Amino acid sequence: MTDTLTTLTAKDFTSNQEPKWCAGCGDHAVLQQLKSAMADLNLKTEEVVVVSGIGCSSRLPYYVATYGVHGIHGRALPVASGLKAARPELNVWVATGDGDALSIGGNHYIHTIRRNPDLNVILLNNEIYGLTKGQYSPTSKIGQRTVTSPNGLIDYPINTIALTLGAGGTFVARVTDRDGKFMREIFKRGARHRGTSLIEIYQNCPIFNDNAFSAFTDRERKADTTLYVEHGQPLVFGKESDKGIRLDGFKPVVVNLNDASVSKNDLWIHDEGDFNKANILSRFFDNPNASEDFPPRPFGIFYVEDRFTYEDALTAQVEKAQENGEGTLEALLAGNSTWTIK
Ligand SMILES: Cc1ncc(C[n+]2csc(CCOP(=O)(O)OP(=O)(O)O)c2C)c(N)n1
Ligand code: SF4
Repeated sequence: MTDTLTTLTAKDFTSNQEPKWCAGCGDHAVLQQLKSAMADLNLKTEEVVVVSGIGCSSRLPYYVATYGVHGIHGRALPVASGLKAARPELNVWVATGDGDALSIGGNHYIHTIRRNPDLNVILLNNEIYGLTKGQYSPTSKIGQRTVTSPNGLIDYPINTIALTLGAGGTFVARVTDRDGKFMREIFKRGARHRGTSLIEIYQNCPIFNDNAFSAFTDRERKADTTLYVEHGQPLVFGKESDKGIRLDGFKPVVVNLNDASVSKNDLWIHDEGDFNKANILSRFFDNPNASEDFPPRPFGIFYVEDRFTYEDALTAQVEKAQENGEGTLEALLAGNSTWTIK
């Protein structure tokens, strides 16, 4: 995988299948940026596999001119992990939804994250089940009325970033479907990371959950409700870039940079390698519909850690075992503690 000058474009990664997503669905933008990122990375189509589960978002592999697996609901990650273990040289991506990854696939999710296979996971979170027509998902908001929560949802939502950090994630990022170029850059960073890259994408489903993320995407509000984090840079936000975040011990405090007593030097500097601070950032998660006054929602790369991958450890174990020579399946199954009763 190189990132030298390339003549590839998104077109080289466009399959002959017409996307079946609704007009205005955020999935279209994600697909476009994914193909562009793959072109920028100069990937070879024959070395890339996109694995998915079931859902609208999980239709993505059809539309990329690489190998693909449209899997079983909730099982995209085990399929991708198996593939990576057997063929570590392949470049494996996973497209999954909030239902697919965090509901039926929730158990697989935490165990994949802690094992850290080198997968690039794109989690398209639209806070709803799209394909099955609008049931609530594990990321839906408290109070949300859906066909399965007619009186308003009472399940507390999963905070994907906090869950992923808690499960031992080694690359944890969030973007929205509206931030095309930004998304493309994060895809590339994720692809270069050795280990599981989790990129949560806030994806609008205009049919069953329109405007779920409008608090963070509306042109009028965005500057005050979002915080774009960049390694080595102070946490600044607001229309005039006049608000910042300072740490008072472990407590984040929003400060006004126009205030004479506040200096930019006092602000929290983002450090992608700081696990504790990433956890604090992940908790900037207040429901924007519950009050006007909430901390800005962070976007960008929360945390990166260099840790051994599952397939590297597995390959090393297999090679070590092979030093003792070839065995047979019968001998393996019999082991040292089998006997014959006469
Ligand atoms: C074992 C199994 N259970 C349930 C379903 C029905 N089903 C298909 S997709 C889906 C949820 C899709 O939601 P999500 O993963 O968020 O994807 P989206 O359609 O919103 O992109 C469900 C419940 C199924 N296909 N298989
Ligand atoms: S139902 Fe929603 S998520 Fe599914 S294709 Fe249509 S807009 Fe996209």
